[in-house]
Amino acid sequence: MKKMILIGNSEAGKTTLKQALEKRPFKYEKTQVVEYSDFIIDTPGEYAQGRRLSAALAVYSYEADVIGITVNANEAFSLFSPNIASMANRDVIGIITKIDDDDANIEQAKLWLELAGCKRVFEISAYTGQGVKELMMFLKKK
Ligand SMILES: Nc1nc2c(ncn2[C@@H]2O[C@H](COP(=O)(O)OP(=O)(O)OP(=O)(O)O)[C@@H](O)[C@H]2O)c(=O)[nH]1
Ligand SMILES: [Mg+2]
Repeated sequence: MKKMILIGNSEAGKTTLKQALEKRPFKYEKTQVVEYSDFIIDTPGEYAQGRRLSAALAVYSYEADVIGITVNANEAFSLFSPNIASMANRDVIGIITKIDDDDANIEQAKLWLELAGCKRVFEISAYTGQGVKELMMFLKKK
């Protein structure tokens, strides 16, 4: 099983996705610190949003096999600049969250993640379960 670090803005749905992947009931828990579980490293959105803390994410990513950067489908902007994936020495995948949202613009989020350099982009709704299985299969594959 690959270990994945989840990086993205606050409220993107990272922790909820983690709960969906772990088949646990949804419970809102604001991520306050970097949290480790079996195969997920969950990070607070503020780490990705601030210049100083984002540097720490590079160090945490060394403990993962794959980096999952998240953009919620109803977001008006992306934190991830073009080709930012080349900064990492791990595979970087894109995860579009909240695709069930009424204001979802999946194509826009996909474009941002592809421009960021993601090898693969997963489209996911933790609420409906869409795409969760595909991501799980990717993580399980050696
Ligand atoms: N519509 C919709 N809402 C979701 C989905 N996943 C999460 N949310 C909601 O989005 C809000 C934020 O979810 P979190 O999982 O806590 O977000 P986070 O990225 O972990 O946020 P931080 O811990 O602050 O970094 C919560 O109110 C969730 O219920 C989804 O698939 N669809
Ligand atoms: Mg969280």
